[in-house]
Amino acid sequence: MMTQLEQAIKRTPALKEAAYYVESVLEETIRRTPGEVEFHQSLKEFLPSIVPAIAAHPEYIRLGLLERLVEPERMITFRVPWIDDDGHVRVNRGYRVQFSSVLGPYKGGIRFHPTVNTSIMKFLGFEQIFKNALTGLPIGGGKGGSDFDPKGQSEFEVMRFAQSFMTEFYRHMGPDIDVPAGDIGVGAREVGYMFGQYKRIRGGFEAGAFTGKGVGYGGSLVRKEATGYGCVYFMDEMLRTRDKSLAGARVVISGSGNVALYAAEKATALGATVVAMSDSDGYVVSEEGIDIQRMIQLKEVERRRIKEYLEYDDRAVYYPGSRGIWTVPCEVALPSATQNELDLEDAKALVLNGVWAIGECANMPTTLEAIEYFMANDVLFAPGKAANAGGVAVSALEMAQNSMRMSWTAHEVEDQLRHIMHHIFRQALTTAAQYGMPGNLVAGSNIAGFIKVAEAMIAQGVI
Ligand code: NDP
Ligand code: 2IT
Repeated sequence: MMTQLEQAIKRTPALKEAAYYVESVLEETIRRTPGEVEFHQSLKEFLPSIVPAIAAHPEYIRLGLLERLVEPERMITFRVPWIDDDGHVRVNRGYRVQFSSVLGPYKGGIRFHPTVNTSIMKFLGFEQIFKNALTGLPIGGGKGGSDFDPKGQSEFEVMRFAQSFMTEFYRHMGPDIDVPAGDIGVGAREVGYMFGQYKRIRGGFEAGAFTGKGVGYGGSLVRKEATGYGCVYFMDEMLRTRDKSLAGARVVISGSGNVALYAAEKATALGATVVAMSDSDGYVVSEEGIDIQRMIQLKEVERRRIKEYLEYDDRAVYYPGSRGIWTVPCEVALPSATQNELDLEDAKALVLNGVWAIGECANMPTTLEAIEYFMANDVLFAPGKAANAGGVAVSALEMAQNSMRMSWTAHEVEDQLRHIMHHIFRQALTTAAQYGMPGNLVAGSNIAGFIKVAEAMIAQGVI
């Protein structure tokens, strides 16, 4: 079935020219970045959706805007040697993609996971540019990480690794240059070790060099909760457009890390029943609703596996294999673990079971085919760039507090978070309508973020 946009492209010369430009940049970029499949995927989602914006601004073509945008300003890779508890030398690879500094210092998390590679870093860095633009706060886009696997390492191994990572990376960052934070495998503990090493090498307390710090030494209240809470606020607004509500809804949340746990906490607070959560080994289903405080204790404090939740809840059932979670009937699904964790088959199962809405609390958790399937079946779809922007938004608020040498109350920060998520939702909705794709929040948020970045790029010249 031909989409509205495809039909319009056939009729309108400006759209036709824009579509041709987008297609040629996409093809050329794929040709120049062989094997970077996740990066290609994020481009395939993003670039076609901004065709109407290019058509409305034909000068973007002459100014080579997309050619510049898809090329990171800087990419850093480095050796990270460390010594394990048995005295063996281990070597991992460190990365930082400094994608765009057009709106502010590079800003984005650091991921420690064995799957980290150039492609994963670039897709995350690319998405971060537009997510950060949507927050309305002065932050550019970047991402970093390592193929280091924190699972099964002792606390001192993690510390030594984090210190070695910073011994190299410190020279590329700073409060006005590049400000990292957490992501998969990096929470307050790892941020603390990295910040400590940075401070030691720099010889000064630059609080704004890192976000997601412990609240005792410059971290913002509500940063830990911000991504999950923000995503649920976004879902709440989106559901209201169809006179639906989280109150009484069955919610399935994949993952049980930082984002998933606090999405579950806020969804529960708004009256939803969180019936299933997972880790990379399997998932638990609790028809009466997962006891979220118990889950936080188990996963965040005790760092145990989700299977062990059964010790606390004798009605809960554990299923091995994390993928099966999407077969659990629900009205709202919040993929909150990792990229491409929800594919077309999963989407079909969710639609068959009557799902109303999907919220990407993780980065690119839904495959392109699954997104198309949801849209074709009139399922509300909240794209990650908009829905999970609450984490980085509160990171920017942490930077602001650090600059002021002050800290705001939890109430003040959460109030701002709610306001920012509301604003992001309205921007996505109105931009989608303005460009002839009402209700399409993927296009709406991509275009809204893109226009901000594009205008700033033009103002700053060809750099
Ligand atoms: P955590 O490391 O805290 O948690 C990750 C969770 O996802 C864990 O339950 C983990 O299970 C599971 N998981 C990770 N990789 C896989 C995999 N390959 N297959 C199945 N399950 C997996 O990370 P976060 O909660 O911080 O991040 C989750 C997602 O949210 C990521 O996509 C991240 O980029 C995104 N995000 C994070 C933000 C933040 O502020 N932290 C902000 C915005 C987006 P296990 O323990 O078994 O590995
Ligand atoms: O993907 C993300 O937005 C994050 N991991 C958070 C980035 C940040 O700088 O807080």
